[in-house]
Amino acid sequence: MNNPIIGKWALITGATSGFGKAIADLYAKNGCNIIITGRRAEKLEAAEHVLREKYNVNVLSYCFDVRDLTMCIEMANDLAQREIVPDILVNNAGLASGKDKIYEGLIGDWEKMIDTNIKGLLYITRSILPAMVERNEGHVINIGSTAGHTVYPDGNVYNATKFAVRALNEAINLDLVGTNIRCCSIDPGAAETEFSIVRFGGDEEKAKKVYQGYQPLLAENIADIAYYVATTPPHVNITNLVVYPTAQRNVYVWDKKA
Ligand code: NDP
Ligand code: 8X3
Repeated sequence: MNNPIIGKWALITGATSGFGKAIADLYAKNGCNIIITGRRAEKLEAAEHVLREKYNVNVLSYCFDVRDLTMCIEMANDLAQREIVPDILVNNAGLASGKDKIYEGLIGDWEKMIDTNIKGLLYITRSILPAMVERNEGHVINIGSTAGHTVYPDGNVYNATKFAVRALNEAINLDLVGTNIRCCSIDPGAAETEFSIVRFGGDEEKAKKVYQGYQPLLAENIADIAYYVATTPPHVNITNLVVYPTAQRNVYVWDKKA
């Protein structure tokens, strides 16, 4: 095995399902030590066990909500005590909650999305990035969305959070000029994960319909991209990578068979 992430440490938030889980798996498969986070303890423990057994890499897991600043700082402090500075930070934890007209949307849904997708990403970045800057080495990969490029009906607050992620990704890049640290946002279109099940409050039938009549992206496709981004030579900084399923050309133009 010979690749640039072998023996490095990658911190991936939201690795109990979907993109985060697939990225952790592919990075570990390529010899990278892994730090995973998420709120669902059982899934996190299972993922930790599988990664360690399957790939024989070091794995740490931290079960917490990224909306909790104290827990983000505690994780960073624990890593510092272990003398671990993540080489790669994948800011992936996020969600959509609801899909409603803005005059009917639930305030609780809005707060969940804003607090997780924007503030959670900021809390984690603020907790981890200083050590990377001090070492003058690292790679931040933010998971944005095509929802951060074009607003769609009833997407309102979710769109706004992903526009914010795009702005923050750009801001992080600018503020890191003069360092060796790179920063990229990967912005996917429709991908079949637990995303829509979460968005529709556990309604699996409704979620399934989002992906009917075409081949959506899969979590593994995003993992391949996250691996590619992380393994480019140090002088190459991919700052934004947009990916749609072939059947979806933008938010409005689709080739759906059913
Ligand atoms: P999943 O629902 O499958 O995964 C989301 C992950 O985020 C889970 O591991 C979940 O873990 C974690 N998470 C959510 N909220 C929190 C929180 N408050 N604290 C800690 N962890 C949290 O969806 P995806 O894999 O699809 O989503 C990953 C990212 O990709 C999100 O940022 C999403 O917005 C983005 N995205 C998704 C697309 C899609 O079509 N699927 C397209 C474009 C972007 P747990 O529940 O255990 O806490
Ligand atoms: C998820 C993709 O198009 O459902 O970010 O908003 S979309």
